[in-house]
Amino acid sequence: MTADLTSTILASLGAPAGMDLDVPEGLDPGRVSIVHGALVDVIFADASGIEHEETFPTGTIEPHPVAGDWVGVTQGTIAWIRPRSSQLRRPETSKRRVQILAANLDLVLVVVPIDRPLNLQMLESFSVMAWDSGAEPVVVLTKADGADDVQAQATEAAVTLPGIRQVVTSAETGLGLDEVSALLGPGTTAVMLGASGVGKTTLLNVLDDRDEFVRPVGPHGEGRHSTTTRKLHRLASGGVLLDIPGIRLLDVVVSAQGLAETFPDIEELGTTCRFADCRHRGDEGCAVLAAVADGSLDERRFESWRRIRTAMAEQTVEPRGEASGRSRRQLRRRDSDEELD
Ligand SMILES: Nc1nc2c(ncn2[C@@H]2O[C@H](COP(=O)(O)OP(=O)(O)O)[C@@H](O)[C@H]2O)c(=O)[nH]1
Ligand SMILES: [Mg+2]
Ligand SMILES: [Zn+2]
Repeated sequence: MTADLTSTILASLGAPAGMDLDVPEGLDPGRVSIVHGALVDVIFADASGIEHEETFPTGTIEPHPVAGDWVGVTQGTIAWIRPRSSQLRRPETSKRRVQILAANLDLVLVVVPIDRPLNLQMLESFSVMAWDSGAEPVVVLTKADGADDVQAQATEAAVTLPGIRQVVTSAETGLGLDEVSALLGPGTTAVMLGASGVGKTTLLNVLDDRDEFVRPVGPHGEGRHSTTTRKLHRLASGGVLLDIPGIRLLDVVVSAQGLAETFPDIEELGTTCRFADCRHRGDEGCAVLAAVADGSLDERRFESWRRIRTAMAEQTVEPRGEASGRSRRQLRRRDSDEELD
């Protein structure tokens, strides 16, 4: 296969322009669309962008394949997994280990409706999880048509998650949908995080490229798959959106990285505490508690930070490791990229 052909094919599956897949000689390149139990659906595309999907056993390959992985397959097995650029994690029920939900993401859309009071805790928790992944979080406020005061809620969300891109949308009036599309251009892979009923499926339906079709596989055209199993959605805007299981608030992996990115103001204040290892729990000379006391740091915000910080101590998950982030913030904060005790 020529390099040009390979890159055309990969682009249709969400590869950034110029990405070198480096798939080993003799393997067919594809992308995992979803993992169900011990089975892995891999999506392939031919030069004209027509896709097909095949199912493979998970096998013994390490790490376990997840949605979004770039893989090389041969003779019915997944033989190679490309090192991940980012990975979205959540704790397993035991909380001793993490489960990887999706890999190689560029954006994590934190979807929150504003036809009711903002759920700040949800915004913060999903932000922590999004930053932990190494991808960039984007807040998508939905149902603006049902909001009492769009501007006030947008401002509240922006204050809660400072420095994070935000789009106000309504599937009803079309507000903001072009803006979301523009973020999901060719070479972009995204997932959506949000509670049930917030408008994720509605948003996907607006963005999904309805003209595509799935070609049956096999020498006699016997289709092993239909569109109903396909969970790597190619969007009209050129990007792809991966389906992930619904996430509950409790399911959020907490890392020092995600916490610091979500609460940059508290992080910043903490650098001026008298003791470098100040835990902001009543230690002498604590600048964070002083800011709460004089009202310059919102008490709710501090309590939220403390709650998440406590959850982090209970989780004992491994550091994010090799899946390094690519955002400016993460690069800037690289020296604080470690788990707390
Ligand atoms: N008024 C209004 N309703 C919406 C909007 N987006 C979604 N909904 C409705 O909210 C409900 C839940 O949406 P859905 O997309 O299924 O949420 P999901 O559970 O996050 O996938 C449905 O009844 C949608 O029609 C919107 O922008 N405005
Ligand atoms: Mg849904
Ligand atoms: Zn302190």
